[in-house]
Amino acid sequence: MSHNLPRLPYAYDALEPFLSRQALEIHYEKHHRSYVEGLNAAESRTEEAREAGDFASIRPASDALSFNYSGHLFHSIYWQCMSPDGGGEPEGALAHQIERDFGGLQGLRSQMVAATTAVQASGWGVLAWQPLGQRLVVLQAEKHQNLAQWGAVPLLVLDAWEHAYYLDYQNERARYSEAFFDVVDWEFVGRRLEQAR
Ligand code: MN3
Repeated sequence: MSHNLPRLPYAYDALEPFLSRQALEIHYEKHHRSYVEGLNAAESRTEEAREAGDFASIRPASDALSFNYSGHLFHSIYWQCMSPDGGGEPEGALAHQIERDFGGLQGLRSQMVAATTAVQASGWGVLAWQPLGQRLVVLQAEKHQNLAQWGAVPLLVLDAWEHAYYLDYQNERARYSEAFFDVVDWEFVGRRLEQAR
């Protein structure tokens, strides 16, 4: 087993009222865990297929690897990019880059809320560093892995699967996406940008 569920950096009720204790606990304990287990299983199956020299199932195996890896990665970033002390505004290099690429925080925020709200079915809103253009971009991810840009590094991710918001917001994905910015840990996002560059 090469992948493990990372420790949650705060208590289950730490992000209330943005996310209720029950919603956060189920999301982390059940949903995130299932991607970790799915990734380990998919890696084992792929290794067994290679050892047996039987690649008849390589297509569904590749799909399971990409889906579960991306789900595990995004949830790991999602927990960390929120904090009970979050909200406010980005500072320093991150603030300058947001100013340059979105005309300011409000531009980023409205694009990210719109992108997240408009994801077809289940997916994510993603702020990423795009190395080719040396700029920040807002992307959508369908499921976890579709619509990605190769090489782009996710800095801030917003889960738009119904399991992320339905208990607390019912069908109001836009309201959940707006409220997310009350808990964003901009210092964490700034450190990820620094590492990505
Ligand atoms: Mn989720």
